[in-house]
Amino acid sequence: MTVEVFWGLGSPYSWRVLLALELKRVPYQSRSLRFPEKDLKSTDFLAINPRGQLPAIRDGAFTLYESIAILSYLDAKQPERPLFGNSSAERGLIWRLIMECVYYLEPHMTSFAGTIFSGELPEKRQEAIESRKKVEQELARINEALSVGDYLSGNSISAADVAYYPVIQLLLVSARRENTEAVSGALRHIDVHFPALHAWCQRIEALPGFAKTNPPHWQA
Ligand SMILES: N[C@@H](CCC(=O)N[C@@H](CS)C(=O)NCC(=O)O)C(=O)O
Repeated sequence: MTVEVFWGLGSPYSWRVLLALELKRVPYQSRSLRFPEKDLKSTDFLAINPRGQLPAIRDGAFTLYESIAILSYLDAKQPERPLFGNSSAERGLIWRLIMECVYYLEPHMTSFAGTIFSGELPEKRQEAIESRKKVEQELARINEALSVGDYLSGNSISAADVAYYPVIQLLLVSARRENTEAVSGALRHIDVHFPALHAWCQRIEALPGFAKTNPPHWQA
């Protein structure tokens, strides 16, 4: 199978799909869309995703959007190197972790990083600090899970890691921006505050295929 992948620079949800494709070694054709040029709102792309959001895939006549749904599709289509576990217990755990990422981390990531990238930090300083505190609570949980295994659901990489990693990277990139010291807290020093999480990031970054997915402008 060769899928077409519609993705955009800086999009953590797109990064999930690129990571999954590399980890599963599924061949793909890259279709990079540009946010400022409004490529996502073109008639052609809206036919693929009426929400006008990235990522999306096209596999023959079939199209799909929503990053986690795409991971699930790819895993079912090519079962080798599974990302959703090998047993019902593993599958349940992986889905629980994904839902925790979506419900308890993503909204605070969006709020924290959104405030920084939009330049609204001076007015929304207190909101950014509140979001960061919620983020830190979630990172503490992940750090604990990673203290007992190499990856979130055990000793092999899964869709849970693929779901969390880009979201965490966007947080770290935003926390490293100039003039964010006052709101970034532990996010500037995850090696000190969340050492197992830091080691997990390095583990993922050393995987074959990872470098192909790493957005160049995020490489610090
Ligand atoms: N829940 C969706 C989120 C997709 C999403 O928010 N994509 C952003 C880029 S990271 C986007 O396309 N934003 C442009 C827009 O909403 O107009 C997923 O996981 O795929």
